[in-house]
Amino acid sequence: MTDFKKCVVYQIYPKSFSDSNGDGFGDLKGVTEKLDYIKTLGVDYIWLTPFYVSPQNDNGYDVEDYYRVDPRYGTMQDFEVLLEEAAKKGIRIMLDMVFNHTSSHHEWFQKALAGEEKYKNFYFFRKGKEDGTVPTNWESKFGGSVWEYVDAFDEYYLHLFDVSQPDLNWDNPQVREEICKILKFWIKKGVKGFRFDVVNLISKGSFEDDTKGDGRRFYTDGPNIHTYLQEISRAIADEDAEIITVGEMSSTSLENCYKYAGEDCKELSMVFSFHHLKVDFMDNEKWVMIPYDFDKLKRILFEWQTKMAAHHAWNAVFWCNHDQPRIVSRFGDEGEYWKESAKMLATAIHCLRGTPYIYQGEELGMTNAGFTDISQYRDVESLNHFRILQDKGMSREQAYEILRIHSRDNSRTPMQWSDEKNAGFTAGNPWIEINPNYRYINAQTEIKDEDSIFYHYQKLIQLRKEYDVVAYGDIEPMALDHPSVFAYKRRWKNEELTVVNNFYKKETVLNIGEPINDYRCLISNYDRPDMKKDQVTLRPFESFVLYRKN
Ligand code: TEU
Repeated sequence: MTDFKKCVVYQIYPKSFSDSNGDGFGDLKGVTEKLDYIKTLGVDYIWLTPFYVSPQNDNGYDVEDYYRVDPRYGTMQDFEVLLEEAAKKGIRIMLDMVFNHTSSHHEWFQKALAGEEKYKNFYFFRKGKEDGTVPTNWESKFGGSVWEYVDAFDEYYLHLFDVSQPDLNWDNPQVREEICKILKFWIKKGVKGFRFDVVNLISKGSFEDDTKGDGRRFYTDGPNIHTYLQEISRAIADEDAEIITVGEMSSTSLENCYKYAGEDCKELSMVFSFHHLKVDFMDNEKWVMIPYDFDKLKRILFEWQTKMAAHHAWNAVFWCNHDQPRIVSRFGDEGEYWKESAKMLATAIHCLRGTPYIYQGEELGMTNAGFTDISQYRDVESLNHFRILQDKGMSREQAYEILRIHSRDNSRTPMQWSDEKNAGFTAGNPWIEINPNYRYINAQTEIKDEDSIFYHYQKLIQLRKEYDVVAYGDIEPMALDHPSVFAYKRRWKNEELTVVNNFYKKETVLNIGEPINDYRCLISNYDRPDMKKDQVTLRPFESFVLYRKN
């Protein structure tokens, strides 16, 4: 079995990673060209977000053909070369599987629209209510109703995401069969991992109006979810028992995650949950502008850490992905303490119990996009909400401010490779603007600087491999009520770690509760932690990890 507890995954959004042919879009060849860079970082897996044939309405999360590479990203041969070259370097490839929905361009949906009953049953078509309104009042994740009217049938189809992303009907065994076929196709090519997009939304419950919310409680962690995941998991293991899987869990519950990612449950290797990244939302509303709630962040992280551990279930731990703003802009400091805060955030997450995921550019301390005009945005969710926010009465300026904080495009600006033209990302016109700070935030500069954020990430990855306590240890929260420190202990056999992070610019004092001079410091973001007996004065965004073997 793959020991995924010792592994680190690097997420690549190919469209924004590296463009090998100058068309302005990153591609698979571009990824292959950068394998040495990824190897230097030291990760074990690359998770590639979708590169299948797609109209790109949602940047590939709207799949038109699961078996083919979109020409924009290259060819199947390019993919095979990437697999092979990565394998030579000991790097495995994890693919992103989007099975909650297809693109409306998918052959199945086209056949459904043409009236073929078999394919209509691949999706959810429903009659409207008697009064002529939509079947339920649920809201789409990307704004508006989840129902789209089809004149020819006088029926609506369900789309939890964009109207171009109709939901698949997993209750239909033929759908599940097709999905297993697709998985086997890619396993045979040699992929070693799968990330399942919004996989806890695949089992729909009853279609009724939600009087308390936006409808999510009727389809999140739905009635047959565990059965379906076990089925998929068996199909995968039958082909290759070494494959690791991670499920993206939208608005999920701990109780369900004990099962999804439980050691003996045979569903998934691990789960992404997002509660810790909603601490700058208001209730469930993302499109607001409020400071993040540090206390809540700590409590959520600790609750998930300790309870998942108690139930022998495994987390994926992360701050960033292609849907999230950049972490250094969000919980760190883009200014004076850019480097210190980026390193602190890295330490805080990598020393937790779980498999860490790094999103491209995070290891360089890349920041939010800073767009000022709607013409700079590409993301369907951002474009929809820019309109919706103004419809709700907000001014254009207010809407811009909110987009600047929450838009998914913040993380989708091209990877900053160098200080050369277009940050070395493309020789052509980039599909989305490059952050002008590439002149000083870029891979070239980071690689030259021994003290860089990049090498901090590299070291954290090595620590996980070197010290079992990082990979396997239990977790015990420390300083729960401290207003600016996130600290915890990890223990494994006779090893002990103490991880301390100041999340703020202000100096602060932490009482560790025991003398710390018999510990060794494994990693820090200042010269050395300033230790006085059992009390430490933490400098702005200071972070360190202490180690002791009894
Ligand atoms: O995202 C699922 C999802 O619901 C969120 O990440 C969403 O983008 C955000 O919270 C809305 O505010 C996955 C993919 O990661 C994302 O890129 C896709 O757009 C989405 O599914 C649909 O496939």
